[in-house]
Amino acid sequence: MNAHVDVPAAAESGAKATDKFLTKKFTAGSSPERVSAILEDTLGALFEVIRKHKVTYAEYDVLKSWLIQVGEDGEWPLWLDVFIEHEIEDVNTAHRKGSKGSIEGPYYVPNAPELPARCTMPMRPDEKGTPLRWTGQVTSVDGTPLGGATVELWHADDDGYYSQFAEGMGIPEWNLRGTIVTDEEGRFEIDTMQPAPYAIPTDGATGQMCLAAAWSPFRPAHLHIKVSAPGYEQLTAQLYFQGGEHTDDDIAKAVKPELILAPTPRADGEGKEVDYGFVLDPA
Ligand code: MBD
Ligand code: FE
Repeated sequence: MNAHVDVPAAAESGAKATDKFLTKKFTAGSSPERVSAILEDTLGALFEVIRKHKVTYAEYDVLKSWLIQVGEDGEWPLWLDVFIEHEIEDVNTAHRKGSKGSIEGPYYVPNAPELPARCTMPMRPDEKGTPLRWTGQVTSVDGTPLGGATVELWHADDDGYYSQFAEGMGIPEWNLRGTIVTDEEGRFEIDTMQPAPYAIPTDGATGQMCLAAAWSPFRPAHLHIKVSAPGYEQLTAQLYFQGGEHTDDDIAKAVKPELILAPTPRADGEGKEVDYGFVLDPA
């Protein structure tokens, strides 16, 4: 158990991400030839590392026990999304002419409550943090406004915790999660609370690996989005904050310059505001 009541245990958030992931349908159906080619190259790359660094038997044992521990902590979705997903994302969106995307990460939950184009995100009456009013428009690459598009938005709270992945913290189920439907001009106006940077829990195998390598376990503060419209490629992205901590040393290497917001103080003094929209590629 964790010594501090205000820190959710890694085994809880990690295992929850594993449970959520396993509800997904698996559809790759890759041919034996393709599976063989990918495996051969993966093992070949690993053999190069072993030779280059003359990896010892003692280190091989550490690797084995650590791999077992990642599974026992339920942290494979966390580990893979932090260290691998950015390359998968980049390769699979390289053809796009519209908005840049970024990784989904382990804390997406489908079917968040639907909200109108002008809305306030579900949040606690005393939700901490700096209020953020985010306006934007969803269009296609040819400039057509996409009315009725959905912007799924999910993000951490001012303490860096995600609803449904921080057991025992008393966070309501759909806190800071919603599915916003754009108006007929493809526009939206969302009131939310700026999130805090996220730290990988240090009591699980992923955090232990960071500690062993003396790597910072932080991700910069970010908003997660998935934008969908019939006939268009779904856009998964994250938005960051200019001048925020860790935008230059994201452990998940998921920051792109196009994804950095620069909110300004609101005229009414009620927090900040920013305008940022999305351009979708036809499917
Ligand atoms: C996160 O919040 C996240 O977005 C990713 C990619 C990995 C770990 C935590
Ligand atoms: Fe995240």
